[in-house]
Amino acid sequence: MQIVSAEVVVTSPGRNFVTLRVTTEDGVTGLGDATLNGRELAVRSYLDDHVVPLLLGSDASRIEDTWQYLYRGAYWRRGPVTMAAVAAVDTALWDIKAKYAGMPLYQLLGGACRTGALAYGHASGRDVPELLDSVRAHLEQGYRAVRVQTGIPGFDSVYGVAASRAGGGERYDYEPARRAVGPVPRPAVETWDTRAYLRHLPTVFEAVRAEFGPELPLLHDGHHRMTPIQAARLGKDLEPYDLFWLEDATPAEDQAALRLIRRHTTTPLAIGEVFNSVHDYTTLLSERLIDYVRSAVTHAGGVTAMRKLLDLAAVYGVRSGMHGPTDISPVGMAAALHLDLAVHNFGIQEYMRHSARTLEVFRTSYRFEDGLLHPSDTPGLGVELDVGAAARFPYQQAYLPVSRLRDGTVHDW
Ligand code: KDG
Ligand code: MG
Repeated sequence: MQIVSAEVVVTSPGRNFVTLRVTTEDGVTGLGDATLNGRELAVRSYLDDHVVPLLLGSDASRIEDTWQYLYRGAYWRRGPVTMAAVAAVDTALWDIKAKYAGMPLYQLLGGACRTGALAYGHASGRDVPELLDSVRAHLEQGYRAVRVQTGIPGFDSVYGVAASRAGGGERYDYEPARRAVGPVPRPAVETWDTRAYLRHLPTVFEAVRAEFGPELPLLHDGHHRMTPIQAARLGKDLEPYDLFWLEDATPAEDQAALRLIRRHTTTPLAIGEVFNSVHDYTTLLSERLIDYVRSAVTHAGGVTAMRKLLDLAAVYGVRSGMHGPTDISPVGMAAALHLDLAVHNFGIQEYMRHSARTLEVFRTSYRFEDGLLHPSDTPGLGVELDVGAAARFPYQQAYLPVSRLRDGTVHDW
């Protein structure tokens, strides 16, 4: 199973993606997602300049050893760029191994624990009536769980709320990265006021529960914007609406902040989409400060590392809730789905559909039926990359927005 080639494909079919394609001497190929939203080219360089030369001639079957070689061998550990690159190699090697075995990856991970993975979609609206329409549309599409985000009176744009389609009433799915334009391209700036948000949000959940009743699982993403005491208050205020989770209430790197939130509220907590290592979770798990881990295969070191993280979480009764916005490519999504099926402590899977253009480049076989996702029984991950189609969509610089308070102070995004 010698590796004879490995190339990094950067393509922008609607948004940017970084994909590693590894090929063995037998012509078997494996794919890995290394997309890091807004910093894509740093990962491309890490892979092209420092990782691909090490892969050529090595044995694709040695997945754990390759992971340790790239992680420990580099000396410089962790960090989003490094771990996205390691993730891409690891995922590609699992794809190859499963193709050699003639099995879908979830079989190599121990086989299915469930018939499908419960998915949640992103409902949003600039105001409550628009949000209610969006929740309704998600239910019509088959979702059985929805994330709820709305605009705040007095603000032009708010995290998680889809922009209008120019000239029409239809809504885009939320896509935070924006193409950089102008002579000196800069990220967009959004204005933020936590007090206005804290006042408004409980009224939004009141309206959603009044319209859709008590059963529907509802989620919300605070996007790291609160202090611990503000988050504690929000968790308490939302208790009557029985959230599935409150995500990223405070800046994620401050693990100890969750102690204070936990002392005050029984609203379940999820965190970790910006984490890239099991070491980011040790306090959170061992002190049982969270209920769901949000890491993605793409950003946390691949299938190997994600499996270990979820096994540790299981010891503390914490479940998975893997990150799945559109910046997780179809390759990263498929890898998540195989794990979702195979681990016992699955919780929920975030699922934003990719655009038709993205799916021209990435040929997927996973299915969304009746609110559940299934990775399919195609050997490997079940995703193929059309390199010719990818070449038609060259990279375009895009940034995530930056958040500032009303007085101009940079705030967490
Ligand atoms: O790249 C950043 C986005 O993926 C992130 O803002 C989306 O918070 C997010 C989520 O929960 O999907
Ligand atoms: Mg989030």
